[in-house]
Amino acid sequence: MVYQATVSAPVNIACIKYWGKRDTKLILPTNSSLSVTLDQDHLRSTTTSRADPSFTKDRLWLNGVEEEIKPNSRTATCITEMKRLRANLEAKNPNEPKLSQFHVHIASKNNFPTAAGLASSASGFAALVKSLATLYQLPSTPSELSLIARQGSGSACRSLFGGFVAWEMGSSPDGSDSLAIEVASREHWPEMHALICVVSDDKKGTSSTSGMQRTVETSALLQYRIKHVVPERMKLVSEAIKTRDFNTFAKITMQDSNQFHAVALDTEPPIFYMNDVSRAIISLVVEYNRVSVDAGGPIKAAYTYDAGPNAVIYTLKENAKEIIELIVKYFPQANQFRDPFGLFGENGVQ
Ligand code: 2P0
Repeated sequence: MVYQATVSAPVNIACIKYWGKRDTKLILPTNSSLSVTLDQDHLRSTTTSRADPSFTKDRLWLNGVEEEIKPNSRTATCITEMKRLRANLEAKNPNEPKLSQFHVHIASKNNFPTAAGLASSASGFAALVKSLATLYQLPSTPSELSLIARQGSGSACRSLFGGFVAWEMGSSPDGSDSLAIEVASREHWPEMHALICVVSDDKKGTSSTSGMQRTVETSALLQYRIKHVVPERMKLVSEAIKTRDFNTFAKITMQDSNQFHAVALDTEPPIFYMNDVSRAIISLVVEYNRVSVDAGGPIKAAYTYDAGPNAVIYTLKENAKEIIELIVKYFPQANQFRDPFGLFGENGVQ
């Protein structure tokens, strides 16, 4: 009998940013966050888990290279937690094979270059937890699994759902209410698109984990943000998603990206994630929106930046082609872009 499962999980991009932990072991955040999960066809991690009585230890391969699973590491915690859920199921159903007592081999790969500077920990830990849940045939909901994926990497908890997802910070010291919930499904707002502009594929200078901890320890602005800014933004952006109000969604998304980078700058020593090209893309989006609004039209695009220089531009499908043409015009190296929706036909950019 072969006990094996393969699943995929997509990348998510936050419009209300997670930045700061109140508990570094359980990965409990200092504020709630909200993201859009990208379509699984484009950027995803695919993970196979296998349990076998002949295995002598748990082992992990990332993109074909074996990684050591250190005791008490985030990966070890996720595997232990998943085995605990399986053991509970076996206790209730004595006929079930005792998979919780076997070691596992886990192999994960991304369908995007890790060097593209796109966060792979979110899709990676979400896929790891989902593959073990499938292998163990657990009846757990995505929100229940998000409690475990969160302990792999905070943002991973949001990749358990497609569409629009909130990570509620919760208040319990044991983390039992710090989980992901669906705000709206992908089908609710299918016109929403995310354009990913790879500005640099260098490895980032300051990791999110250490950067956000330094921010918690040194930034006064972060304290203001978590108390007085994020709670209201969470409500407004959830409402904007539910009513498909792109104007409000875009305004808050850009404000929150700006504030996240302001908080990084307010850290000691300061952290700079954006570079000159990132800032030039912001100017382009601001100008593009200004021309539309001055003519009585809507806001058409929203930029957002994570812990690196790459831009993500949210837009509605009707404007995607126009924005790509603009980016390619001002940043000619952007000629090599992927066009998964066939907006430009077979010949690429005209
Ligand atoms: C986010 N980021 O909400 C924010 C915006 C980066 C900027 O979540 O320490 O890799 O593993 O919990 O999840 C990056 O943080 O950090 C992140 P850990 P994670 O998407």
